Amino acid sequence: MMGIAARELSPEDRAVFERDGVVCLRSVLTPEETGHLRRAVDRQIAALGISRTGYDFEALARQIWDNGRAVETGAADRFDMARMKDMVRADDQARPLQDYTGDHEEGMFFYDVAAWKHDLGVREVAFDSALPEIAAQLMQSAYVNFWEDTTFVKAPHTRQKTAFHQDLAYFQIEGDQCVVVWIPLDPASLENGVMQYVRGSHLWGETYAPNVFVSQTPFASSPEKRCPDIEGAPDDFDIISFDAEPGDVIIHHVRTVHGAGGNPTELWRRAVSLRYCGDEVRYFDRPGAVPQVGVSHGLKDGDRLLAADYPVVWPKPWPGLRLARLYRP
Ligand SMILES: O=C(O)CCC(=O)C(=O)O
Repeated sequence: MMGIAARELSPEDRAVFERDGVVCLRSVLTPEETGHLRRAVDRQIAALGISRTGYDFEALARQIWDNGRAVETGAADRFDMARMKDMVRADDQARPLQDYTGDHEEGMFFYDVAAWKHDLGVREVAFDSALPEIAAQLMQSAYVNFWEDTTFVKAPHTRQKTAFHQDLAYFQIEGDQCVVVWIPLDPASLENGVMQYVRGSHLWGETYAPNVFVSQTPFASSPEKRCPDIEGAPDDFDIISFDAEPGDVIIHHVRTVHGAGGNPTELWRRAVSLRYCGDEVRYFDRPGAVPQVGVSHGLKDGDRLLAADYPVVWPKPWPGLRLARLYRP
């Protein structure tokens, strides 16, 4: 049972996603829904330094390339940044990935996760917007589990690019039925760091090791191979991007290689990324995957994602049911 179709995708949208590994859908979220996300992101940014999960990767990148400076992360303890710094500095292919922004003050590449656990507005978008049903259609899945949300913000004058990477090996999952929904909360274009995708890379048949976002350096704990040096030879790859407005969403396949520029402009580039899994996905305690925040399940490798940490957000038990308020953190 698929419930009421809130947004029926066209055969063209589905074909583009299958061919390119990414599709841009216009006017999917309402102003109220993007407002929920914007407020949540602004709260996350305000908590930088005292939150355990928020980081400024721009500041971290400066510390990585400056051996004399200690790695400062305030209260954030999700990553062992001193170890990451050692890892990057030991990587002879590593180099700063930065766009020059003139003589301005440095910007901020803000990163945070798991707002859905404590923020009703984020849950309303993740669970009760048109997105779960769209994810079901793109993944051709009867059921959809919500995996997590991640926030990526580039403040004005942010030098740091997002190193090209593939998402699969960041997640504790096995299987291809997973999509990532990138949601711009400000107008986004190549000028201020909209996401870029290597068209068709989801069909390369490769799994790449996660990298540390500010460098192509792969996590040492991952057995997977290093992602190709896309930044070093952009003309060798078919890189596409979409100018997007708040309300639009850009959805990529979990194997699509993607990255982003810095933000040399005066404009903010706030974005939230929501991840959904289909019914063929299995739990896999993948070596090198980034530990999730606040999960309490006891899933073992090969299990379906049947746990409160991964709510089933599609189909709805009955049409029009709102799930966000039913979740008890
Ligand atoms: O917004 C960015 O700079 C990176 C986002 C990203 O990598 C993702 O959503 O998977």
